Amino acid sequence: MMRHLGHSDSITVSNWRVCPRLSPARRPAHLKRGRLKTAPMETGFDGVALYPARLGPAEQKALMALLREGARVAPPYRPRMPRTGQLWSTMQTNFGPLGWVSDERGYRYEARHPITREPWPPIPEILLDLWAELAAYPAPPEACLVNLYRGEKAKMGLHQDRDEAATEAPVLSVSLGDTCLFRVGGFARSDKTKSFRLASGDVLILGGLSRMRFHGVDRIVPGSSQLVEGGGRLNLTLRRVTKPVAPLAGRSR
Ligand code: MD3
Ligand code: FE
Repeated sequence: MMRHLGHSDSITVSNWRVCPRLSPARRPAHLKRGRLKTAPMETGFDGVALYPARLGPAEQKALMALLREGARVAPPYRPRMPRTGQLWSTMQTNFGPLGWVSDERGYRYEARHPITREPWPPIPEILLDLWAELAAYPAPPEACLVNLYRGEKAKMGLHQDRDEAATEAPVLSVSLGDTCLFRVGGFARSDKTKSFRLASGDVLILGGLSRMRFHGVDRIVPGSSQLVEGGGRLNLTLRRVTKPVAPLAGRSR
């Protein structure tokens, strides 16, 4: 049976701190099932859980193959900044019913690729399974943004993710390829920040209030992985965009 978790549950789950002496009774449900390969690492931020190497080499390669396939329908492109039209240092594409786009008109979610006008390809099942296992959210993700970092200049400035109506849903991030130096701050741009490395196969969940923290990617570490042909880093972020429609009372499935 699918357990429907509420918002407060998801905060409890993502607040869970690594503690070997935690009694089995207090362990969150998804850990009791014993399906996790690694325990989340303490990040010092409530609601931010890092699962180092959550995806093994075989899963990473399988995901890369699916991404290459998806890129035939939805080729990565260099987005433009709102107003100025300045090109980003990263390339992007999306999977799922909705995709995040940026151009002179602003940031928004759209159902189609801005150049080909084709619908985005479906989110790979591996990623939907990861979300079901780790997100503690009662509805599936609608968007999977793919960020491609290549070269010394590829970075993402400090920003907040605020284009989603479902702010109570966590963001799930999967890193593939080269390691990056990633930064998480507070709720104002000038708040102090803490840096982490995200390596290939790492999964990061941002939930609770931390969903609204400033964050960014300072740079990648060239040559740190052989996964991406020609080098570089891929980051996939799964997001719920719209608030799910409340389940009807008494409905059994
Ligand atoms: C921390 N991407 O696409 S993912 C983005 O590595 C984005 O490409 C980065 O930021 C990347 O918007 C970081 C991890 C992430 C996502 C959302 C967060 C970290 C976050 C929200 C709050 C705090
Ligand atoms: Fe972001």
